Amino acid sequence: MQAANISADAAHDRRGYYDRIGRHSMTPLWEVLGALVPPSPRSPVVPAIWRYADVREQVMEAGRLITAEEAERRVLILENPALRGQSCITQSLYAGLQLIMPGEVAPAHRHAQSALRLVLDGEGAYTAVDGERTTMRRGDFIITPAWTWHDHGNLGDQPVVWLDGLDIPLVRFLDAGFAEKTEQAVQEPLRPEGDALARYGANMVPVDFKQAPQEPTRVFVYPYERTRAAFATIASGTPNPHVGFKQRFVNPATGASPMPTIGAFAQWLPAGFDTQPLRSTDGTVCVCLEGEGEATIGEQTLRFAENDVFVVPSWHTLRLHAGRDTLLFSYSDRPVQQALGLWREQRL
Ligand code: GTQ
Repeated sequence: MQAANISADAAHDRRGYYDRIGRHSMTPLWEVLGALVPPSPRSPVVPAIWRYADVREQVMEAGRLITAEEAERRVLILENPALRGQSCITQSLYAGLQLIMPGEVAPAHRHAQSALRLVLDGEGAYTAVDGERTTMRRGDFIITPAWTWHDHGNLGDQPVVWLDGLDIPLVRFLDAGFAEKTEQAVQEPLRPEGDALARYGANMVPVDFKQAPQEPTRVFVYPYERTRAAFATIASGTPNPHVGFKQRFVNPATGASPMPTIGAFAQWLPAGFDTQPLRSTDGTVCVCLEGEGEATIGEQTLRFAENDVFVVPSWHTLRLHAGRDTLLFSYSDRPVQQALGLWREQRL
């Protein structure tokens, strides 16, 4: 931010000075202060949409080019158009479309990064988390918390596609990433399917169970069936003007976010509903699970339909219009911002 009216001599002196201090890896704050400490967030992230109808064929094509085994994870990364090459959809979050073909296995591994899956297309796949499998059904929200072993397999006869959401950019930023693999590609089931949900997700926990607030939930699947059923009842009430009917997924034992770094939400908008403008500091990835509509993000309007993924950058005003009864899933880094006292929201 060069002062507008300094003399040519003064400007010359300053440039020489900047060169000299530059040799000691120093630079003047006053040239960059406005950008470093902006009056409000100026995200480099841009609004964007991936329409499933447009990209499905290309996802399927990956199934003919590489096996899940060779790829380890056969995923097309959804890169924010303003951040190409950085493997991120917002500054802190990653998104990708993962494909698993009939009979394939994505071998077990674990890592410091937390992951969520949102099942979009096809039937017959499972994800195993620390020795328990869950059958992936469309709309199911499944988590693999940091450092849990996870593998995916497809026992059915259809290709299965889901959205992966991870905190990869956040962990990269913190230089805190670890990962490991095992000899054993497929985890031996240690407990029957549904065990964690029955023990921890049926309004009860084991009598001696205690959990530190920041630990991830033991419930690792939030079945779509239950989410749908909840909205079938909730939606008979009065919608909130800014969000319609919006629920936050929780660790049922603590009320905290299912995982410490990624918050997840489900939102029901009745046909014809228009939300009032809202903005928040958590850049958000949204997925349309049912219905269709329009998202106006700042000045830009994006039409969305089932299985489309769109991104709302930090502090961009969002208005939603539902063309039909619409269910949106979304995820963001809100729990991180809240833990650090940074999160802000404005309902306009
Ligand atoms: O399924 O474990 O999209 O480790 C990126 C990294 C998926 C996974 C991704 C991963 C995974």
